[in-house]
Amino acid sequence: MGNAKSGAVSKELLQDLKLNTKFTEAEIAQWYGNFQKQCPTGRISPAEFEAIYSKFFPESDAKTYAQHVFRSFDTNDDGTLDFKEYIVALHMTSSGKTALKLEWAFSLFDVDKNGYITKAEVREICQAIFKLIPRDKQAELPSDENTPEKRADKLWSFFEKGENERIAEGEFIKGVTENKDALRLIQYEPVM
Ligand SMILES: [Ca+2]
Ligand SMILES: [Ca+2]
Repeated sequence: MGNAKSGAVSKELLQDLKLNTKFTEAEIAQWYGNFQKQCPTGRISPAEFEAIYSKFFPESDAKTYAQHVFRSFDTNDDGTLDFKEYIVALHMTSSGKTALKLEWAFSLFDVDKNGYITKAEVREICQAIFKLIPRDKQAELPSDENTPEKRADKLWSFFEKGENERIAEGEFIKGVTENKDALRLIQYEPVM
């Protein structure tokens, strides 16, 4: 038992994570070490999560977006992210597989977690995404995308739904897969 580093993750959790993510045992053990260092309580609070996001978006307001991302990762709804939720989050967002990322994008837009996206939810997430865009970049946006409302209207129109209809997960994934503009509008990635 000379190596205490890998003894930290329980066998059960390790098996579960190996089965449900692309990560190897060694990688999970390493992530666990990092996680414990940064987060001695074993849980990430919404405020800690917002602080991490703010570092990635120094020129804009990432708070609202971070809150939505946090909600989408907090699968057991207990208001904190544990190691398992953290690893699954890493797995989904860093995956090369578009389908997995789009599944996650759906959960981001499904604010009330009822399995459908409404126009109000699209508006809410478009607001949060818009705040991620630095002000000088906002000014350069095309005229039909330069407010959160316009972006929500444009995105919604791609799904060919009435104002009071809703989008199921399959429809959402199909829609953004088939339409480059829709795929672009559901995210904002800063140019690093
Ligand atoms: Ca949780
Ligand atoms: Ca919903």
